[in-house]
Amino acid sequence: MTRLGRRALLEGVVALVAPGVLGAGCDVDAAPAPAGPVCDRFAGGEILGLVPFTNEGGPLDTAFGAGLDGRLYTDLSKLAPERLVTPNDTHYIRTRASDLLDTQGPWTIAVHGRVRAPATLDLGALAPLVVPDLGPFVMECSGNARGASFGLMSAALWSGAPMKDVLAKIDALPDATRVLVSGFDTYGAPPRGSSTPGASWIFRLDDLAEAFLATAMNGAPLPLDHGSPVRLFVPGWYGCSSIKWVDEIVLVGDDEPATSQMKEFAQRTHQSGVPDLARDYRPATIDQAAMPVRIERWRVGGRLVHRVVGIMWGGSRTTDALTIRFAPTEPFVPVDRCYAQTTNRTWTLFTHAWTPARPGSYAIACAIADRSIPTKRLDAGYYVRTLDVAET
Ligand SMILES: Nc1nc2c(c(=O)[nH]1)N[C@H]1C(S)=C(S)[C@@H](COP(=O)(O)O)O[C@H]1N2
Ligand SMILES: [Mo]
Repeated sequence: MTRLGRRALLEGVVALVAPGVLGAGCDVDAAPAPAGPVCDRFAGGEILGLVPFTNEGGPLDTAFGAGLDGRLYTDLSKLAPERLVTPNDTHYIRTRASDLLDTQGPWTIAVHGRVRAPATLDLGALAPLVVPDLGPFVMECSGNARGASFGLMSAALWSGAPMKDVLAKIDALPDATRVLVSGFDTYGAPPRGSSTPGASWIFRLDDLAEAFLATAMNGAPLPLDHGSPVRLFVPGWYGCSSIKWVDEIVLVGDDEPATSQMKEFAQRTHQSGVPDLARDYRPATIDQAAMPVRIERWRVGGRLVHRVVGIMWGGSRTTDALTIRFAPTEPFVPVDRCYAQTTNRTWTLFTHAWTPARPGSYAIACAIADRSIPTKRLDAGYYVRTLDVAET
């Protein structure tokens, strides 16, 4: 047993082989199974433990640090069909609430710029616009990396006021083509790390079609570290645009300079260079991506078999073209895909049976066998995870 103890396996992992998920008649050597939760090649088998990924970092599921240095990396190895929503206390955090944040007085959002009259939005004005169950959305930090075991990514059930409804309340001038959303981002002490203070992002009006001002997360009031009392959430975009502690909405024009936040994250959001003007930034969208999150060792019918459990996320249309390989010299093969992707809003699990030929080090990579789907980060090898197999 590594990483997860026996208890965690019983509570979480074994749920993957709960009766409803089991299908009949799939054996380990069978051809790739049809999509949908019908096939389980591990029926009747016994789980022996997990194989950890190598060269990755932590700690996981525990918040640490303060302000701009504050982080929580979510332990993705615990994902299972009925555990696809990250609880609030283990949802990833990038930047913890400032010691200077005033949570006592009434919270207001200043609305100004290219508007007929500046205004102030308070939480009372947002309340009637709030949709309680917008659904599950995955969020990923553009700086999500191996050193954090790729744990700067989580999925939650969100409640909030759709930005299109908020913007409809604002009397904008005809030359207001973009929206700057800004959040409280001043800290008592300078950050130790490389993060810089100042959190605002500029969007084209169309970019915000699905965005919302979130006021609750997983049915609970927004936690302080996640932007209480109100934060922006931009589905499908990297987290750096989902401004927390929103206190300003400014209507701007086509000549607006990029913000310090946009410049700080230009490389991580795959811009060409660091453009000076907001209009020269591409949408900070997350391309379709996929990676393993847990490698299980099983004994099935007297044979040792590995089971890869992974997630696919990002992208703007669903695909069933997910493929996997275990060494750069191998061809990509279709994953067994016991759970089909039905949405890009949140992540989707996949599973794959694997019998490594010999003990040794393996590098697991995923790819999408559909050239019409952008997969820039995935194809750059960003999400390749390595492991040492001791016994086959
Ligand atoms: N005010 C403010 N908003 C912010 C940030 C910040 O540092 N300050 N970090 C951004 C980044 S880089 C990410 S990835 C997300 C993380 O949101 P979370 O901590 O709720 O997961 O918040 C974004 N919003
Ligand atoms: Mo981020």
